[in-house]
This record gives sequence, structure tokens and C-alpha cells, in this order.
Amino acid sequence: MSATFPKFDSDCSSLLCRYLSQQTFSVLHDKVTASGYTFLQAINSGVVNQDSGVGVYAGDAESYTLFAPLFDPIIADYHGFSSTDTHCSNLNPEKLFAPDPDPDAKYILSTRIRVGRNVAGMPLGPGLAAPQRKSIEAQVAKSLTNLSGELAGNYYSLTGMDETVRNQLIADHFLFKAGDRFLEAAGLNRDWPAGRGIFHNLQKTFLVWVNEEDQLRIISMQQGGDLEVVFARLVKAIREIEKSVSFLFDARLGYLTSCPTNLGTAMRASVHIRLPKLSLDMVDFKRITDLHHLQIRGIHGEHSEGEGGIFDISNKRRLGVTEVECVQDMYAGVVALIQQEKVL
Ligand code: ADP
Ligand code: DAR
Repeated sequence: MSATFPKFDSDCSSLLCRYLSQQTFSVLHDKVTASGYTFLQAINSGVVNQDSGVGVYAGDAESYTLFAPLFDPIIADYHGFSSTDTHCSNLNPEKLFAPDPDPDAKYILSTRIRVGRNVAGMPLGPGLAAPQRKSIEAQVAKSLTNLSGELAGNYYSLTGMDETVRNQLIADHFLFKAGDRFLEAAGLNRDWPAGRGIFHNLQKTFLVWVNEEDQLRIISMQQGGDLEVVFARLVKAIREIEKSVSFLFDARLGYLTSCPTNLGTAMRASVHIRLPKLSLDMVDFKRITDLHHLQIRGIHGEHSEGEGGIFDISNKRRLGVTEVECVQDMYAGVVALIQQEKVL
């Protein structure tokens, strides 16, 4: 990519085109981190994909300081987190109050809470070399296959995975799809599928994605709306894994991730919820989700559409709030959505 200021479409609304001024570009355009990740790589996804929501990815921890003149205003805008704020963590399940908001299972199909994690001492996904990605896979798979009890399971590498098995895991919402064009332009699909895989326990209520957008996506999920059980299982898994894998953590930004939208807790707590009446009035629907800092997605992953009145509802904020608050945000919003669906 040339070192001239990128061309943005007139209707480009990404945080990249909102905050990349000529001045910032002139200061950063030739900057390279110690691990060799360039500023031009960091912005490439948003330049290539003008419909990006954000448009930037970090290739290592240093990206968040060296490219701060662009990353800091993007982080402040997305998370409402200023450069003087500091993140704090709370992974204590006893602090969560979230009794099942739908005990008759009329609305909530399933609950899933995930965190992103990256291995300390390594670049982030966009800056990884193939051998580094393979060594992360080996280290993480070894750590996971030592888990016991409810968390015991097996690791399945994508390399050599039967296509039918892979597609079924994706269809059942357990496995990630092959990287989309945003990840492609960020360099996150390089050497695909080498070094990528999934671990899951027998019941598929505890899963870990290895080397997708982040090096670990630690996931707890099950049918129904018992957020407290799902959160407690996730915390137990995080505590077990960090006994043998150190995570990339920053005092100000919390857990570091390749996309700045996942910084801090790197947590997305979601329900797949059936709201057929409310979904007929998306203005009212969004009024409630905006009030509770929630994001609406389709049920087949990011960038998918709602289907048959069923949506993926999750917390939008991940940085400057604790893990308990992320789940509490989602819980309060889901209670309000169900109440409005009942009124309708
Ligand atoms: P994330 O970044 O959290 O992985 P995605 O939107 O890409 O988010 O979702 C990844 C996968 O997880 C998709 O297959 C999606 O259908 C599934 N998923 C997300 N939330 C839930 C949920 N509450 N119940 C069941 N599956 C879910
Ligand atoms: N699609 C990219 C990333 C947005 C946040 N989602 C992530 N990280 N999966 C965009 O800039 O729109």
C-alpha cells in the first residue's frame, strides 16, 4: 500500500476514516513496531473494506502505544474510555445477580459468554509468523487437554478436519467460519487453516477456539438463559487455563486483543433470543438495546442477519467495565426486551 493518504468513500463511516487525519497519517505512516508490524498493515482492513465499523487491527502490544494517536480516539469513541481511564477486572461469579430471566424457555434459546485472550510474549494474530502460530497451537492444545472434570475434552485441529464435521460444528454455532474479508485484509487468515483449531468438552458447553481472530476464544455456552451457570463455568475455565498459559495484559487497556473493540474484558456475553413482535418495530428494539449498551447481531455470527425473529443480543462495552458488569448489562437488557415483548 502506498504511503499517500488513503482514499475513503464519501459514505465511509468507519472509526478509521473518522479519526485518521492527514496530520495523524503524516506522523504515523512510516512507523513500524519492534516485531515488524507496520502502521499501514494496522489500517489496511479499513482501507480495503470501506464498510468497516472500526477498520483497524493491532499486530502486537506495541501497536497500542506506537499507533496511539489513531488508536486512542478510536478506543475512546467505541468504549467511551478516555486516555486517562484505567480498566479494572472482576471475574467473581458471586458478584453476578442474573437469575434465569426466562425459566419457561419461551424467549431465550441459548446463552454464550466468551473472552478473547492472547499469549504473553507473542505478537497478536495480524503480526504472527507461521511458526509462532503453530507453537501457540501446540502450547494451548497441551494446556487444554490436561483439563479435568466438566472441562475435560479434546482438541481438533482444522488441518485435516473432515469438511462435513467442520460445517456441522459451524452450523451448530460451535466453530468459527473461515476468516471473513475484514480478517483477510488484517492478515488474520494467513496460512489458513494451519495452526487453527477448536477444543471442546463432551457436552460442547465449554469450547476454546485457537488462532482465529485472537489466539484463544474461551467460550462457555448452553441452551436456555441461566447466565449465572454459564458465567461460573467460564471463570472456572479461565482460572484453569491461566495456570499454564500467561495472557497478554496491559494495566490501562486490560486484556489485549487484535481488534480494539475487544480490549479490556474481551468479553461478549450473548443470548439467542426469540422476539417476533418486538422485531417488527426495530426503532423500539434499538431504543431498548441502546439504553442497555447492547449490540444486535444475527444468529450466524457477526455481520449476519436476524432470522425468524431470533437475534443475538450481547453487551457492546468491553473496556472500562468489569466482566460482571458486562454480563449484568446484558442481563438487564434481556429482562427489558422480554418485558416489552410481553407487553406487545
Ligand atoms: P464472537 O466474536 O463472540 O465469536 P460471533 O458473532 O462471530 O461472535 O459468533 C460466533 C459464533 O457463536 C456464531 O456461530 C454464533 O452463532 C455463535 N453464538 C454467539 N452467541 C450465541 C448464543 N448466545 N447461543 C448460541 N450460539 C451463539
Ligand atoms: N469487521 C471489523 C471488526 C469489527 C469488530 N468485530 C470484530 N473484531 N470481530 C470492522 O471494522 O467492522
